[in-house]
Amino acid sequence: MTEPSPIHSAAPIQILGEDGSCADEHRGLLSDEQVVQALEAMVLNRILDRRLLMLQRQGRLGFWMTSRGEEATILGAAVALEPEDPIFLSYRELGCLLWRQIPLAMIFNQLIGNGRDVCLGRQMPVHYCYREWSIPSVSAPVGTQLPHAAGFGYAARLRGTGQVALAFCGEGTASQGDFHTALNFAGVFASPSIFLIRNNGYAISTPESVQTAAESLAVRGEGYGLPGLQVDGNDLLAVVKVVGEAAARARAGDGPTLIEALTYRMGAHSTADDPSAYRSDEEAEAWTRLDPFERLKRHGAWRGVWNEELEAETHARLDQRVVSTLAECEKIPPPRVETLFEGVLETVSPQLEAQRDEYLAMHRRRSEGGYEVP
Ligand SMILES: Cc1ncc(C[n+]2csc(CCOP(=O)(O)OP(=O)(O)O)c2C)c(N)n1
Repeated sequence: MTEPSPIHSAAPIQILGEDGSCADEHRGLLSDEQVVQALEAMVLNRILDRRLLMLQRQGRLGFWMTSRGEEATILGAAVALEPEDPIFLSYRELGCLLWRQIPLAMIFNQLIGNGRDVCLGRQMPVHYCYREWSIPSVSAPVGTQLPHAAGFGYAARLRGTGQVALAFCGEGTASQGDFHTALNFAGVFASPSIFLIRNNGYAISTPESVQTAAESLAVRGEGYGLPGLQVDGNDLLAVVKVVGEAAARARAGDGPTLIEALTYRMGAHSTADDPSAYRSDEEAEAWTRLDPFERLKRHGAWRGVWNEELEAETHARLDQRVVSTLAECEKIPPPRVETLFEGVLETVSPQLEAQRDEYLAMHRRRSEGGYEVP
């Protein structure tokens, strides 16, 4: 057993040493096999970030959001939870999908919005939804996932399912009213839930310094009557430890936890952003020294389970898989136009039927080349 983390922490909890080592008591947080799995997931995450960004620039994908630099926070949470614990994503948490082994094709089908996308192209790229893997649908208005998690946790408590709901949000989103609604509800009803703030420094161009006048976001926990702690979000083992302990507390009936993970968004906010307009190269450069992938690689080497050769072999194998799967998914046609009118209402009203028929007739004329858009 490792020492439990404090309930409130003023300084971020950290485990990995600069040389990749950790104290003996923390070694068991992850098995050697899990360290290798996490490294493979990070390799894949970086391949996807690079390739999907290129795809967007080539006009083959509408939108992409990278998670480079935040992988330890994102993966660590998924590693620490049980597969049936729902993770309410914000949008930047590709790593959770990779840890839960959601097939790459299902991820690409969502991004492309093709006919095999479970949401039939009705959501923006990165607004994932995978019920079978306990990933509820991402909602575009930021913060809505927080009350969803508080409510899910409460329902799980009433039903006695033993599940814990985790919601991610950015530090900018923590300024939304939904943050208060969720934490207050979760605290009062001892909802087995975890609120994990990825404090990556920026909400698009707005720096974290203007999000709160308090010394941290973690201290807010106290006002809601729940533990609030800070963790080094680029230290995978530390994230696994604090999320694991929060999940154990929640399952034991001791209610929710607020966690603030300190990390950095190494890339742009999204493919519609240029960070050079609002932050210096020196700042971004300083954070590369704390790169979570490099730190985990050093830890893998320290354990003797990872080296450059293995990384190169893993990279080549996964890159090939990404390229071939993408090629297959790009061949899948878009959803049938009829699906626009399906799957929402159980009974279709006569008015909607008329609109559907009119639309389909127009669509037919158009595809036959005989229809001019007025
Ligand atoms: C209610 C709402 N307001 C504004 C937006 C536009 N928007 C999308 S992401 C974002 C920034 C969120 O920043 P943060 O919570 O820090 O998360 P990060 O993107 O850094 O991961 C904004 C303002 C939105 N989607 N929803």
